[in-house]
Amino acid sequence: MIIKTQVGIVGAGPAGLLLSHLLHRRGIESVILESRSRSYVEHRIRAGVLEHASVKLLVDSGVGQRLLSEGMEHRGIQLRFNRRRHLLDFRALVGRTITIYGQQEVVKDLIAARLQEGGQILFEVNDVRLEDLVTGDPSVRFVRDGKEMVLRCQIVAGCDGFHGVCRSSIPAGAFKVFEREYPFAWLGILAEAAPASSELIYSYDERGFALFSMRSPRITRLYLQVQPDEDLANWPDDRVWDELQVRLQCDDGWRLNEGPVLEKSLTTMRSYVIEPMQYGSLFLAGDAAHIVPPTGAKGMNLALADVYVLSEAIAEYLKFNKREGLEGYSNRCLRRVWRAEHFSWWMTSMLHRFADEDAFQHRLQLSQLEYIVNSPLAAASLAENYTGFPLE
Ligand code: RFL
Ligand code: PHB
Repeated sequence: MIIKTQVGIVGAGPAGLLLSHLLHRRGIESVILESRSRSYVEHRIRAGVLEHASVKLLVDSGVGQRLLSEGMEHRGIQLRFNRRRHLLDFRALVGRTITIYGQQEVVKDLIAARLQEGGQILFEVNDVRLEDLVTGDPSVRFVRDGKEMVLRCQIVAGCDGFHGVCRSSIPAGAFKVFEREYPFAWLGILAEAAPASSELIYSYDERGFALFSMRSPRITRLYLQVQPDEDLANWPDDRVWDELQVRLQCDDGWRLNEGPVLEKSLTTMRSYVIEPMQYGSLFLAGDAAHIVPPTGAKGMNLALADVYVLSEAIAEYLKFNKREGLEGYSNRCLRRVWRAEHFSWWMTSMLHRFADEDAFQHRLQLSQLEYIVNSPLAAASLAENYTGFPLE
């Protein structure tokens, strides 16, 4: 069976869904192909921090209602080291804030909006293959309910995340990869416990990094730096809580609230960028093109920023036959991507314990942290990057 549309989108994560929504608002049709079920993508626990510009983009495009009522606006974050807390007040430093709102909530809002407006999302498709990417007449083949299907379109958007198939459809030699792996992973838990702090806490401790975050007034989200090959079986809930209490402790006696653990997972840490983010009629966006370690809270925000640029470029091409936007897409996105790559690498390097770390390295990290909490100029640089740059 053949389906025709203007833009074929692979992946119903934040990138694919927002792209389809923004295109619809510009009068352009698309179809999304997603390998997982609707329920799976709506319950996948991932990011939680929305930059200032991401909130504005979602609100301005009409999908910000629940975000505005349930999202938790934060004026800053805490840095902890040497058992002391230091508030970085982003609003005072750079006049911008961030909002805590789970990625799966963004995904739910976008799916609801797409379906309500007659958008097509085909869930649980298999064996997605891209064809004829350089002929100007691309297609996407896939299997649905055991039947072979073809999606014919003018543009293919590869929004299928880091482990998707779109990036690997580009022939070797047509791209360059820049990457870095880190010698640790994050163990994350979601717990039914009231957040014990009103700000996120990034803690640099002798025993490793810990992060305190939240999802709602009843749900706490926490992360611990662990070995890259760590086995979750070694981390029963009691051990996780004990380690979190130690790494997040503070001289003023602050303690975490504990509660039932609802989810536990491991995340590897990697930086990765492919250049260019385009091949023929295929345009990559979000994690399909680049990933960052989560320490800077940038991944979802980059995904949203990419498709903002892409939706504008596709609309100019399909409506007015102007190709400049599409031709400049990769370069335009990569400027923001590399800023986020640097910031995420820098936050990661400053806040984690490295296995081969010597005393010199440790002193440098402490000195950098001291500098940030004592110099308004250094703090403003962190705040500017963390809250994010405006969308051009
Ligand atoms: P996604 O969300 O991975 O969506 C890709 C979709 O494509 C589907 N798919 C396919 N569909 C069809 N055919 C195939 N062959 C397919 N292969 C895959 C997948 O099922 C999926 O639905 O990519 P997208 O849209 O680019 O979004 C990127 C974000 O998900 C990611 O960058 C963030 O989650 C990263 N991240 C964070 N980002 C932030 O901005 N702020 C944060 O606070 C933050 N914290 C985090 C994070 C990521 C984490 N993990 C688990 C990696 C914290 C963690 C722990
Ligand atoms: C989260 O709430 O999941 C979160 C917050 C900040 C980060 C990473 C993840 O840097």
